[in-house]
Amino acid sequence: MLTIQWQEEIASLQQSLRREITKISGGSEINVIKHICINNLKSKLERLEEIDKILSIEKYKIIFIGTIGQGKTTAICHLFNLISDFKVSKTINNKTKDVIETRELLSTGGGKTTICEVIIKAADKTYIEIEPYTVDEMENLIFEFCDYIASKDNTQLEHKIIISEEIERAIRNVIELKKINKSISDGDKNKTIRIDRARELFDESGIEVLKKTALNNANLESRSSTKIEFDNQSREQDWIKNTFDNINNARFKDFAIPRKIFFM
Ligand SMILES: Nc1nc2c(ncn2[C@@H]2O[C@H](COP(=O)(O)OP(=O)(O)OP(=O)(O)O)[C@@H](O)[C@H]2O)c(=O)[nH]1
Ligand SMILES: [Mg+2]
Repeated sequence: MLTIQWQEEIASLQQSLRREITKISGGSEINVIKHICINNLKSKLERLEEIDKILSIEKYKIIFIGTIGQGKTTAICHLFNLISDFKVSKTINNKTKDVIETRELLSTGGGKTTICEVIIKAADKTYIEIEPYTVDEMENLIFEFCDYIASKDNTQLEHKIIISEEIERAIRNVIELKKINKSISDGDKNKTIRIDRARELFDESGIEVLKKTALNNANLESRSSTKIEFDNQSREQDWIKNTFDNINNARFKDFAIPRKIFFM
């Protein structure tokens, strides 16, 4: 049988341990110290057996379970070497400097970042593929979002509409009604206020116009692409990081919101 290095190493360690146990047990009477030694060596033998069993399995399914923002994506990226050095701008003491930082290729952030299940597989070519929400499902998501906007301040509602932050972010990108920062003058100074363009439209024109505009902007029929391949036009790691981020946030106009993302 063909043995590999770790099998030989384990067999050799097991042999040494058994030899030592036999040596200690074989002498005159077994005193307390000898007893402790033997037990200790036997527990090492058991651990080696466990290690042998674990290493004999060639493929593992690894599952990362954690609440939002626990670091699942970060751990997966570091485990599978999906990391690279990126030039990033940092402002320290009001001075902006370009620095090189190691970053994950898949999107990480302050929580509620990864929108759906992500399946990573090895392949000859680098590409990202999605299992999309269908046109009908997208339409439902958009209408539900509009109802959610309309019902936000209604405390009388029995069943509050709840939409996850990740899906809300994607829908807002699809329907082009994002929350934006606007600079307004406040006396001598300028101040920045946050404007919700969906809420603004609802307040101005009502739910029917909000739904019609959202659906119009979404242009669902043109969102039929499901696969995008690395084009060799930039550094591969930059392409992966940007493309994954755009897919994860539904920023591409020809892609629907992903239900699953496959990254090869
Ligand atoms: N200090 C520290 N920060 C970490 C560690 N792992 C992850 N983070 C940070 O925690 C934040 C969330 O990490 P993510 O990997 O995006 O978390 P996630 O579990 O994938 O989050 P969701 O996709 O929202 O479910 C990011 O800002 C990471 O940089 C860690 O081991 N130490
Ligand atoms: Mg994540």
